[in-house]
Amino acid sequence: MFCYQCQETARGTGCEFGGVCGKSEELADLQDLLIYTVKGISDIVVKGKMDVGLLRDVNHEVLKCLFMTITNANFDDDIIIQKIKEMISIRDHLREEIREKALEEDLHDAATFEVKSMNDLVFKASYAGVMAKENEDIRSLRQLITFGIKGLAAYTHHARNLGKEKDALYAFIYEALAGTLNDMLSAEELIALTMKTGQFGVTAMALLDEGNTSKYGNPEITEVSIGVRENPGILVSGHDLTDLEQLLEQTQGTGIDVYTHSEMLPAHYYPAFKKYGNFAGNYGNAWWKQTEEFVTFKGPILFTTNCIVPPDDEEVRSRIFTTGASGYPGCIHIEADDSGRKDFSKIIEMAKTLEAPTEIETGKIVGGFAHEQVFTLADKVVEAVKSGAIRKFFVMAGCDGRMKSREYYTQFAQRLPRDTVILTAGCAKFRYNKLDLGDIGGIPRVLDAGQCNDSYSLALIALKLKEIFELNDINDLPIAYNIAWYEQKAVIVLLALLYLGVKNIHLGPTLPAFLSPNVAKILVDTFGIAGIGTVDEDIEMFLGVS
Ligand code: SF4
Ligand code: SF3
Repeated sequence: MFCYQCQETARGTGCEFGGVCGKSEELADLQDLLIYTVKGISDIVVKGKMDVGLLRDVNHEVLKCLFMTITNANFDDDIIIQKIKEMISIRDHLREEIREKALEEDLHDAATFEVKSMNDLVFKASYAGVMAKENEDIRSLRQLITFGIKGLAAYTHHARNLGKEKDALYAFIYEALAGTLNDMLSAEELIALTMKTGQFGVTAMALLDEGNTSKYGNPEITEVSIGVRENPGILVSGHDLTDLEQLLEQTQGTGIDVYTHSEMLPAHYYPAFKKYGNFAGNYGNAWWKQTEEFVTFKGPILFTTNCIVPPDDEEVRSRIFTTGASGYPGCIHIEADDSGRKDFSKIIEMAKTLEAPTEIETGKIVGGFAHEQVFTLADKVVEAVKSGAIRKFFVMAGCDGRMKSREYYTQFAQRLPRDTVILTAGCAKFRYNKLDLGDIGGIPRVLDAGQCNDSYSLALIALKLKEIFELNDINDLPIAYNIAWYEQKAVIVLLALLYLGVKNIHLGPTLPAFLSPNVAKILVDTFGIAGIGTVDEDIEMFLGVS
């Protein structure tokens, strides 16, 4: 195995003997083979000039496979093996369909390799990985695109669950993945493909935003309880709001409360979920705290997406359920029926037999500052900027993680001067959303737009301010970007921001290991990307500029 797709990769260079995340060598190889097969399908679709509008089921499977390989999404070898077999079968059917248009020898090995036995599969898996390409810059760009596409696929998958799809997104996923197999593409062409990935990242986030807001309303300022009630509860984690909606529907009248964990917190901001009296609040913090927080929660836990921390504790494991792209061996996985309905009765029945959660915190957090809500406050915000009451905004979106170095973000938030406002999205917020940072003339100093995909909202807010202040360049706004990343959704968010023209983004706590020195240099020279330093130096630097 060799995996360096996330920020916590071993020694900051790559996991080779099992992942820091808990991924085994076998699972890493299998996930690589799954991606390789999906790339083979992409090669066929592109070379066969297939109409993606006619590939509905294939498109959906491709999204799911990409999503399954995101960090901490799926740890189940059996599910991945099953998916590889399904995708090879799909691939071979597609190859038959295009026989007239592309010769077998024009296709890449990924589109044609055969596995006749389990041994073949395992052997092939060990050679399908990242290091297959020798030139480190080409490898770096190919991986940057692949990881961006994984994040893009995750958002597209959520949008699709909400009934929103765009053929152009599928067509681009195939184009990009096929591009990562193409030895004829130069570094310059791969850089152009990387930027195009960012462009489609914006499309995917916009589509998901449209899906979420058209179905559940526009997020609004909301106080979310972080304490507990007396009923037994179910904890929902991940990003998929359609799963949450179904669970809320099915728990009505059962005496079971529903709590959010980590990236599900922003669900509370949507008007549609406020009608459920048993939607009790948020329990705990960012994903990596689950090891301790699931113990005290006492009830069943539903993962709708990443981020799963392998549960060592057998008792906790027995309470974990997965759905969608997530999976963990030994945990019950709930599939949707053909109409998309999921039967959560097993979780509800289990909850009835268990104790109510133990309180670990009390009080409230405030969020719901997505684009429409902030636009209604625009006059107030603009006035505060003009009067100097707000000196600068800090976009601190992204992910949280276990590394001690992430304490930087708490300290950064604490030490920012009181005339600054933090714009956040993603689970990075848990580093500072419970601090009492006060407000500026009624505007809270931490404005939470929502999940990591709601970074799109932050971009819309920036574009709106640019329009109001009649500026030509988004970089002339008093906004600094100090973003924390962990997994591949953050990669697509970053590429989307670069596509939108945002410069001088600081990325931490470390720069991605998959950026070769030359590729990192391009990002530095072209976009002013930088890492982080010490809290005090960085605050001084950010406030000194613009
Ligand atoms: Fe290592 Fe991250 Fe890959 Fe897991 S996802 S194996 S921690 S680089
Ligand atoms: Fe967090 Fe996994 Fe990335 Fe969606 S839940 S931001 S890390």
